[in-house]
Amino acid sequence: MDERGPTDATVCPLCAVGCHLAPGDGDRAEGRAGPANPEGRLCQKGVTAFEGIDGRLTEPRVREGGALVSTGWSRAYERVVEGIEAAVAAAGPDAVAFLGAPNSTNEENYLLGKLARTLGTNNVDNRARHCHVSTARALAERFGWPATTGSLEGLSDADVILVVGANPAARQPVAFNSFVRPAVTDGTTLIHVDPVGNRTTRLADVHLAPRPGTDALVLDLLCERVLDDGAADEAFVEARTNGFEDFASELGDLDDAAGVDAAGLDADALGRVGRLVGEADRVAAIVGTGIEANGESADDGDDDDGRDHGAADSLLNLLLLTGNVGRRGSGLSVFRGPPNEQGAIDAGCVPDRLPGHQPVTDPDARARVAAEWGVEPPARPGTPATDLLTEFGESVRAAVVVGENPAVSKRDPDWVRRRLGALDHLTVVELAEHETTAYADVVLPAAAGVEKVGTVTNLDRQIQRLRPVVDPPEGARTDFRILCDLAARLSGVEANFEYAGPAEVFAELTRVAPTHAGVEYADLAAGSYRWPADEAVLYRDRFETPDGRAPFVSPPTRSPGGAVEPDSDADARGGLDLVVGGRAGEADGDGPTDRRLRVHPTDAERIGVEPGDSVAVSGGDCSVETTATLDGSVRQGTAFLHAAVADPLVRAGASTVRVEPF
Ligand SMILES: Nc1nc2c(c(=O)[nH]1)N[C@H]1C(S)=C(S)[C@@H](COP(=O)(O)OP(=O)(O)OC[C@H]3O[C@@H](n4cnc5c(=O)[nH]c(N)nc54)[C@H](O)[C@@H]3O)O[C@H]1N2
Ligand SMILES: Nc1nc2c(c(=O)[nH]1)N[C@H]1C(S)=C(S)[C@@H](COP(=O)(O)OP(=O)(O)OC[C@H]3O[C@@H](n4cnc5c(=O)[nH]c(N)nc54)[C@H](O)[C@@H]3O)O[C@H]1N2
Ligand code: SF4
Ligand SMILES: [Mo]
Repeated sequence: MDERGPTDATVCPLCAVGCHLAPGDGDRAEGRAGPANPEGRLCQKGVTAFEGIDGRLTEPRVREGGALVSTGWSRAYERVVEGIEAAVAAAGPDAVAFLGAPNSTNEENYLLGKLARTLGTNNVDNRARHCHVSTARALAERFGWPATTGSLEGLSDADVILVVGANPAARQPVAFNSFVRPAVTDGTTLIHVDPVGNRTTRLADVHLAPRPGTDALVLDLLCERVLDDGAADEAFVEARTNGFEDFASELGDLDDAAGVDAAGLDADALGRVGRLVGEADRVAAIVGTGIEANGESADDGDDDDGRDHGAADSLLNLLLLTGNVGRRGSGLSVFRGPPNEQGAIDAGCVPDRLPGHQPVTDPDARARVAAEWGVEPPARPGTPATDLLTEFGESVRAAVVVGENPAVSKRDPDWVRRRLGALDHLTVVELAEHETTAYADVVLPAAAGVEKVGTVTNLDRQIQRLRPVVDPPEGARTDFRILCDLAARLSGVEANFEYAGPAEVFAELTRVAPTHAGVEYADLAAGSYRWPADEAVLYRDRFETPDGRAPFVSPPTRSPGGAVEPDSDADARGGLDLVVGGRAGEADGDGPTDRRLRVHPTDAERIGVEPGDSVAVSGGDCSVETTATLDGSVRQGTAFLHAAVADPLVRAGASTVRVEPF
């Protein structure tokens, strides 16, 4: 049990690092030492944690004659209940969708899942898990749990830190500055794999800039180098893994030269990285949203099971091959986004898993839940969030959205708005009105993270207590209370939803979720607790798989003939490979979003673009306008745009773009 951390602080509501903070001068937040910010640091975003929220909702609203009008709680609840009950009556419980809640607590996510499942549907999901969906899937399938395998503080023991498709220096700055930077200062080698340089690159010893979308191939080539150099950890492979022979033989078929060419890399640079990884005793990898992309959008709606993405699988192969799982300073860290993205998944706010990552298809797991709920959850997995939206107005007639803004956070806003508009009933539980509330039949005013109690789980599995360090506006209620109130009013929900508070729900969660077994809410008072069993390092002796071993999977980047998939050079196509960053949100860490096109000076000269020129960037049937800036850290042949600008191009399916000055 980690006892660090004060008791008058709460957890930052703005990202998954989970720094401790308290109200400071004016409306600024002040950092307090906590497990994720041991020096009490905050980032520039964190200090704004207490800034007022524009248009904060203070009373429920219901749609009357086309407009949202203020009303009392009982009338609002009645409308929600009518909406849900009508949908269930017409088409059964699967006609209702529940979307939440990476900004809500573990207990609130648990209650949302319990509400959906005791109503009779597994249609419960949270949007934010999609930013790391293929990594989470690979981890769960092959190691056991969709979570960071080690700890932030363990990074100090790494000899090599390999960051792939992420910019933690800007996106999770306190974790980066508290754990990665000191390690690097102490001699850890930082390798950054990203088609463009960013703030993280500034600290890196090596920047490997492959063509966008080729990460799986690059990582396969690294595995090949490690094998060729005789640097594989044979004892680990023998004792802890399955499928090595097939894996090695398929790697042997990889056409090295073609692969290096397709990835657009320098063979010597790749060889150097292969040696650094192979010779290091401990290698820790960090991934972000860039590894999900592989030239596609991470949010294109087609990647729910992530199976078409091989990069995370290739990275796990590399870690297994070099024996880099199960020891401090090794493993894979998933640098997640919103504050409780991990906890929402842990608590069962996903369509195919019950609390504690147990499959809904597992009869034992359902029985364990039924023993607590008195109602057995349905056995058939629900529909993932993006597909649920497709079903809005079709098989799904009503939806309850808790703390999400799908109208803008989904890839295609126009399409999403049409889908939201097609519902018979939409309830949105929110802090303020936004694009999604415009489609709501009922809007319920919620309390924010800094105003409530409960627990959240950060990006390295640390469960931490929230404390109400500011008062909610009069009229707002916690998601916790709202969900319990609704459950009590809904006919067809027979389970118990009467709780004295989050501590009781947390206790129930620990009885239902094996990952959380034995955690005492009271013990969380001063510090944090990593599930399972306060373990800083997962898989020390065995993987959480049926035989305790982790499988290699075959390199996904090869065509059946054994050659690397052909991919002509961007130059030959007369365009530039599009790289999209900032999918996580509008705001960059250190100021407003940079909306400029970033290109390499050599490309700029070829195209005839000067810094500051207005340019049209076109691809598919789409064109966006911005200004150009030259940046030697951008890979040649590549055009970098922030998601806020690139979204229309991504939607149009453009992976290569033309740049023209105008
Ligand atoms: N300040 C701030 N911090 C945030 C957020 C915010 O909105 N503002 N949002 C939070 C959220 S929700 C999330 S999910 C995280 C996201 O955190 P990150 O994933 O670290 O976010 P990005 O800055 O988009 O970094 C993605 C990187 O992937 C690279 N990339 C793009 N395509 C490829 C590719 O094919 N291969 C490789 N190797 N790299 C590629 C991009 O160039 C970019 O540098 O940030 C969180 N932190
Ligand atoms: N086009 C586009 N799509 C994207 C992204 C993008 O940048 N551009 N980013 C992607 C990424 S990485 C992510 S993580 C997702 C994020 O997608 P969403 O989860 O939809 O993220 P937000 O738009 O931040 O909406 C979160 C909402 O929760 C509310 N909220 C905060 N705290 C609470 C609370 O305690 N209770 C309740 N009830 N509400 C609360 C806030 O007011 C806010 O409206 O979007 C993804 N999709
Ligand atoms: S790094 Fe994340 S948790 Fe820490 S202060 Fe910044 S936004 Fe908050
Ligand atoms: Mo995210």
